[in-house]
Amino acid sequence: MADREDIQELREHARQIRSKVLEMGIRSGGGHLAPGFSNTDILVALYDKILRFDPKNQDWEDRDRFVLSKGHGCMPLYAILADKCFFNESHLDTFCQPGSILGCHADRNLIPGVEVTTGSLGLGLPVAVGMAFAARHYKKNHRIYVLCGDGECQEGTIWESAMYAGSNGFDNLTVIVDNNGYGATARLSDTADVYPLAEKLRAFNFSVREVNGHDFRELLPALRAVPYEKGRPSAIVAHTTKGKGVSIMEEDYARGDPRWHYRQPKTQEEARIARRDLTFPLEENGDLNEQIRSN
Ligand SMILES: Cc1ncc(C[n+]2csc(CCOP(=O)(O)OP(=O)(O)O)c2C)c(N)n1
Ligand SMILES: [Mg+2]
Repeated sequence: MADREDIQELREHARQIRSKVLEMGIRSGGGHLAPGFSNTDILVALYDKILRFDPKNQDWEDRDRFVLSKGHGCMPLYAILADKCFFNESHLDTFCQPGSILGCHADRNLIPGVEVTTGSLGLGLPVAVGMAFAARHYKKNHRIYVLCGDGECQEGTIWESAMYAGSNGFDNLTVIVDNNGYGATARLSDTADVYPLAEKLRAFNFSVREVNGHDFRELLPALRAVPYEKGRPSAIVAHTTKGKGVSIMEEDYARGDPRWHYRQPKTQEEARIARRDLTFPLEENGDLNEQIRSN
């Protein structure tokens, strides 16, 4: 069980990561900020508390593998990898600029710590399932974690690979779905409806839990408890909010406006509000801090 100190530390770390992502977006005028804010807490929980890795020995065979299948959610991953000393933090200043190692999607050939090049949706999970197959075949104990978007789950390759993982009982695999209700330009329930995800994954032989994907008190125990059942892959459906932590983004999504998918704060006022919001950590359940609301 995570103690209170752990939770506070994680919340503060997530706040710092979101702030760095915001500055990367404002400076470059590029990048998927709102999708990144949706998955920031999941990445912080994984890299701070769950994954086994060694930045000094990046090819360590027994490291856990993390695959960011929703490759456009890479901005917080970059900030975390810099934080963990996979590469120098100064690279963050070059995000999305010509010649930078840090493009708008993560490239394993350029970026230390990135396991799989992603960005074309639906490809990370199949590769992760291959990693789970290989780990079992070679009798390795490391685990494979993969983060998918809920919109990404509209891709056929997600279900083909889930079927394979489920029918082979890869219990070294954990799939986390960032369930924010939106794809790039629409509410998913208004398109080819991908829900209910938990039931669908159960039908593919996954053992599934649902959590608030911004509340470390729920996220950490769910991540620590895998595999939930021997002989079954685990899945966590993490309920999230696109643009989490920045009021103007959260408010637009709450009323059905998806404009922030690939949009950065453009005006001085938008930048001021976003910076102000990220001055305070989110509340324990992931909501915006009351101190900000009353400002
Ligand atoms: C194969 C493929 N088709 C379309 C796109 C364009 N695209 C980028 S992000 C996105 C929406 C993804 O939604 P979701 O997985 O829910 O991620 P979110 O931004 O909500 O976190 C789309 C359609 C893509 N990158 N790859
Ligand atoms: Mg989504």
